[in-house]
Amino acid sequence: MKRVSILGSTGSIGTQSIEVCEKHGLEIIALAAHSSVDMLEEQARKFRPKYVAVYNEEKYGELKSRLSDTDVTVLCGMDGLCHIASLDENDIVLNSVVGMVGLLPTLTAINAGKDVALANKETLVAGGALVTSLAKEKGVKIYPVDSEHSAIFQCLQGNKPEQVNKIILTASGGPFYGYSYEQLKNVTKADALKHPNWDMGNKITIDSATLMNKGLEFIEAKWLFDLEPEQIDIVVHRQSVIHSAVEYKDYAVIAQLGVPDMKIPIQYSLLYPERVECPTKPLSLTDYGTLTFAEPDYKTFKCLSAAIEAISRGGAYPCLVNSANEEAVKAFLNDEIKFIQIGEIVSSVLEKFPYTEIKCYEDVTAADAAAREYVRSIIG
Ligand code: MN3
Repeated sequence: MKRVSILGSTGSIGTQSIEVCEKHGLEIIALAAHSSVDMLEEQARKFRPKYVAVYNEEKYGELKSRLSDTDVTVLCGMDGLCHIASLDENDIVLNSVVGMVGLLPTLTAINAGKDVALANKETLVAGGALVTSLAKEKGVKIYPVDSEHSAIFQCLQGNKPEQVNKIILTASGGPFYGYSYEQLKNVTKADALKHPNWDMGNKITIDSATLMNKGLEFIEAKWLFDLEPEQIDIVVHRQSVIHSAVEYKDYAVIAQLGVPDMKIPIQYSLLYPERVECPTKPLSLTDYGTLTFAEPDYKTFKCLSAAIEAISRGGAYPCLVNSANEEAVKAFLNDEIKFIQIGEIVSSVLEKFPYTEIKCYEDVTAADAAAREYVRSIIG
C-alpha cells in the first residue's frame, strides 16, 4: 500500500486525488491546504492522517481547536507544508497547491528523496532548472499530473527519449477561442470563468482563458521531458480528447486519448506503472464523431507568446512572467483590471526586466518579488 501526502487537498485536483486514494486503498499520511478550514477538518476526520497543515497562519488556531479531540497533529505556514513534504512515511507527495508557493515544498520533498506527483505547474515554470537537477541528483521521480504532461509521459513509455523528434501539446483554446483582440476587450469575469471542457479552480480557469496555462505547460514540458523549445508544438484541439502526443524519428506519432477527467492522469501518477479501473466514463470516439485541430492565435493571446519567449530567453524570465501573471490574475479576479490587461502586463515584463540567472532558490524568490512589485506598481 502506497503512502501519500497531498498538498492542496481541498482544491479540484486535491479532492480528486483523495477519491483516487480511497478507491485504490492508498494510505493518506498528511493533508495540507491554503485556508479552507471547514474542508480540511472534514478531510482530517474522515481519513485520520497523521498531520494536517493550513498554509494561512491566521487559520492555524481555529483548525487546531477544531481538531483538538483527534490525534491529528496540526501544522501551519510554509514550514508546515515543507514538514509534510519531507515526512519519512511518504512514498510519494502529490503537490497540487496553486502558484509559486508550491516550489519550496517540491524542492523539500525532492531533497528528502521523496517521489513527487506534480500538479503545481509553477514549480517547474519558476524553478525548472533547480528542480530537475536536484531530482536527478537525489534519484527522485517526478510524475506529471497535468493531463497533457501525463499524456506525453504515457506516450514515452517503452521508447527511448533520444528517438523523440518533438511533442504535440494540445490546447482546448479556452472559452475565447476565435475571439479577436477587439472582442477580448469586452469579456467579463463571468465569461472568463466558464471553461468549455474542464472544471477547475479560478486561477487555472483564467489561465486557460488567456492561454497562459498553455504557456506554463509549454515551459513545464521543456523541463519534464528535457526538450528544446523548438521541439514543442502547440495545437488547438477543442474537444480535449487527445491529451497530447509524441512524434518519433520515424514520424510515427503516438497520442494518448481519454475523456477529459483528471482522475485518469492523477491515478496514473499515483499508481504508476499500474493501470487499474478508474472511476470515470470510458471514451466513446463515435459520440464525439469529429476531432478538430488548429494553430493557436499567438498574436491575440499575448500570454502564450510571452511564456514561450520567456523560456526561449531562459534565466529568470519564466519566473518573471509567471509571477507577473499570478499578480495580474489576482487583480483581474478582484475587478482591478480588465481581462485584456493580463496579457499586456505579462508581456511587458519581457521588456521591463534585463536578463538575470537563476542559480539558487533565493534567485527565484528575488525575481518573483520584483515581478510582483512591478505589476502592483502599474495597477496602482
Ligand atoms: Mn493541462
